[in-house]
Amino acid sequence: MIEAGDPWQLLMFPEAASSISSRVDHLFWAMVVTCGLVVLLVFVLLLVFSIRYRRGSRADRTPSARLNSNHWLEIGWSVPVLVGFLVFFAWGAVLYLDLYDPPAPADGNVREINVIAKQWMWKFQHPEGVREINDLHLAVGQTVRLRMTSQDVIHSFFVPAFRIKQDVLPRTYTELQFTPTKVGRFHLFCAEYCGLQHSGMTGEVVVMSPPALQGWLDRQGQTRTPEQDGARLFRSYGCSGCHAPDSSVHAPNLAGLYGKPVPLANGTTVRADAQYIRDSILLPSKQVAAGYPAIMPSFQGQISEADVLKLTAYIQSLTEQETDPP
Ligand code: HEC
Ligand SMILES: [Cu+2]
Repeated sequence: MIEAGDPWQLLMFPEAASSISSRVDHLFWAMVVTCGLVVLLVFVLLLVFSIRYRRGSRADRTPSARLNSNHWLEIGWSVPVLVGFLVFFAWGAVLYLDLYDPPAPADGNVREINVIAKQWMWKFQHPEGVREINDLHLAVGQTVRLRMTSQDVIHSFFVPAFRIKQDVLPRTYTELQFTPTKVGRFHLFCAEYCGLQHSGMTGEVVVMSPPALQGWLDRQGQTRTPEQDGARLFRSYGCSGCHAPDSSVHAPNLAGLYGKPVPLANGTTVRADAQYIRDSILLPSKQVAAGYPAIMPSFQGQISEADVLKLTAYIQSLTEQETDPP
């Protein structure tokens, strides 16, 4: 959303509408200005020297022994320049980590949204269960975390006004965390060529005030949350036959599993994140939990990405005490 009279518009720069946008812009402009000054210096010297040492000028051309092998001069100009440019490395690294390995927000309140990309659309599911395609409604000031995967090829989630971009990969979850800071409608693009209608794989992020978002969610009608759907699927796919606490099969109890370290049969340990749960369902032989027989069947080709996300939401919602599916 670019307003008339916005100075960025003249520069064809997207508006800054997330908590990281202006930080990215500051780094960008600092680099442009610094590199611009270097270019200016080089061109001024080029001009001065080509006038001073033009053919036929009387400038002194005898080689200077004092300048020719002066190590301190060499070190004195190259080390500060190196350090100066390494500042950009450090600055960029801090920003990168804040974007791609973000700390939890101070109030611990993150809205988790599931994203499935496919040729050629974006499918979103809100924690309340509301689904939308290509449009994503969010609340201003509310931190969001997207858990993203692709049903087919590689896509890339790109919202220029938020200065965020992340590849969306098949068989793998990628995440993005950000906080919108302005109410408005912002372009969403796929930034990875993904087939014939790639250029049409666009949408809009609609940022509203928190009460407006609540109203919008309410108007979408009754829905089941991903956890509720997941609980239902957990029974219909037969997971509960083995994983229910009263089952006669020796299978791990999944309550409290999420986020915990899991010792594996091969002696290593992994953290039970969404990727681990996805792989446990679709590629059970990849990582077998220690102390259990590798009898879990693969559900590859039987459970869609959307259902895997719901099962994961359900397993994520299970706490240590609450073991029975509701
Ligand atoms: C035939 C019995 C059986 C069925 C059906 C089954 N599982 Fe499993 N599952 C196991 C066993 C045994 C293990 C432990 C060995 C392993 O990791 O493969 C396991 C491991 C897991 C793990 C990793 C647990 C841990 O503690 O590391 C998850 C997550 C999981 N199953 C989820 C599911 C889901 C979701 C379904 C339904 C789609 C399902 N399972 C269906 C037997 C089963
Ligand atoms: Cu795409």
